[in-house]
Amino acid sequence: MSTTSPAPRHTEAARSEIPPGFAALIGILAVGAAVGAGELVAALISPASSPVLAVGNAVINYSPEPLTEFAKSHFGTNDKPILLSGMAVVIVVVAAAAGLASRRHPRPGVVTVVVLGLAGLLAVVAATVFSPLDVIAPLLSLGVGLVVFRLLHGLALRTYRPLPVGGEPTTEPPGGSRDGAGRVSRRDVLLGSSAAIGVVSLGSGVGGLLLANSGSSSRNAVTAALAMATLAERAPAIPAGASFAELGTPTFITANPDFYRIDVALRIPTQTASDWRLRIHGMVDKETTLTFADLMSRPLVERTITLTCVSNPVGGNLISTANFIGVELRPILLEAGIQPGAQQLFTTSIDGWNTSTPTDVVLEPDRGALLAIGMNGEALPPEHGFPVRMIVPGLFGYVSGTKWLSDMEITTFGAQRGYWYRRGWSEQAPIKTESRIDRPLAGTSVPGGRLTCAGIAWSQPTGIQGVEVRIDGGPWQAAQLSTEVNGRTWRMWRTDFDVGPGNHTVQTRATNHDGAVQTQTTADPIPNGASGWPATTFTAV
Ligand SMILES: Nc1nc2c(c(=O)[nH]1)N[C@H]1C(S)=C(S)[C@@H](COP(=O)(O)O)O[C@H]1N2
Ligand SMILES: [Mo]
Repeated sequence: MSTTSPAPRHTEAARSEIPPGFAALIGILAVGAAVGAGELVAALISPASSPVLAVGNAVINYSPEPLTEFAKSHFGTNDKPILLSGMAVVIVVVAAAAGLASRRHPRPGVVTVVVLGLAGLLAVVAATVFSPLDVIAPLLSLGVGLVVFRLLHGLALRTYRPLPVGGEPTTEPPGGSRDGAGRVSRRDVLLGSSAAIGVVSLGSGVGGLLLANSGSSSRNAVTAALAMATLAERAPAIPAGASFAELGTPTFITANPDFYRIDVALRIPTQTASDWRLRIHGMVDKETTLTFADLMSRPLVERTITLTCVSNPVGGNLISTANFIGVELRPILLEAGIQPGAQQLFTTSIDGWNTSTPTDVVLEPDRGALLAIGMNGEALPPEHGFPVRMIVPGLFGYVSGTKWLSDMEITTFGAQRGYWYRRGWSEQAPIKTESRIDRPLAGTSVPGGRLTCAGIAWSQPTGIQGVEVRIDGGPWQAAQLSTEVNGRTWRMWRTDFDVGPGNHTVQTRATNHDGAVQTQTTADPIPNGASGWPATTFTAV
């Protein structure tokens, strides 16, 4: 602050007025810097945390269906670039308006930057894919927006301070470029910082987009390659009678965004398909390193498989089904030559997670274990293991489903211990024969009279032969089963009861194709999976 001015500070500040063009530019620069920083940090930490893309996704998700249909039918695959350009226009207009409204006081601009920043944060947190580290990009973006706005706004207010009334000209005439001593004027500082901030924001925004795109363009390329590929084995079409979705069971195939997700990855690994390598070593005759191209050149098979998590409580929903595309793991191991005495495949993910899978299970000729690269017609989604994961039907995910696969050591059980085994879970864990009641829902009221109950049952890789249902401890009655797809997947059941008014409890027990009946013995998920007959209590009115 100049000390030569005789005018009190507050009048001075109140009289300062930033020219409209420059005020608008400050708004745009502040918001632009926020967007640029957000994109760059998101690309470095987690592509899912881009505040701009998260807001875009939220716009798509919360748009009324007719609007998204209109956009798809009129703009086709261009609907996303058009949405993003639209958002860019809105953001620039809002930022300029906020700048214009702040010609004297910073408050409108500060409020706008905070509101936009919070919108980005909210959209990231509410997204279907969210990990705790995802808050960094939107928070940092908000911070950068605020700092840049306050900085430029303060500089501009001081630069465009009018001459004190009746005072002598200051040593620094507004608009002048240098004072008598040849020092750089405030205006030069202002213009210089504006230009620098503009260039840095643009650079980080573009850099962030390019970085993020290298990941998604790798995924798109794999999706396109899978669409072109001739599959050696296609999953048979799912018959119409394979689920009772209209009665409350899940659909037979779980859409990728709805597929349950379990992992310990704070940050989703972002390796491209071309950078991917799998080293197979240890007790093998021939150590091998596979590339993604190696996988693509092998016969590709598509299999409908139900994946299950050991942490699923009785009645829980950590179970989903997809058409996985991949290559058979067994022939790869046979080519490498598994040595006698080998007991486990110790697999490690790009992010360091690891687990043990029994060698004899993976080598069973009919097991159908895969190195999976596709899921429901597209490349694996990032959160489900892109570019490559392991899938072994009949084993819980934690002892077989290594996502972001990068290393496979063939060894003995004693030599290596997996992430969850070291934390008290079993070293080996086949999936148990289980069932779940989806309708009626526990604690709900239903009209008395004829009542339809429905749910799911599973016993991979054997498959379900029967489900029995009873009400209020009465006789077990055989449920009607959905059309069987294969033993590696769940099967739905349904049955009807007549219910009078009052509280009732439904229970189920499943039997697999080997005749094994779901155990009544209750067990917690730890160490090797929950068990017990599910029971649902509801009220008929
Ligand atoms: N890299 C890695 N892979 C992993 C895990 C993990 O934490 N990290 N979790 C496993 C567990 S416990 C399960 S149940 C399955 C879940 O796979 P999904 O998220 O695709 O459903 O992945 C398995 N693979
Ligand atoms: Mo799991």
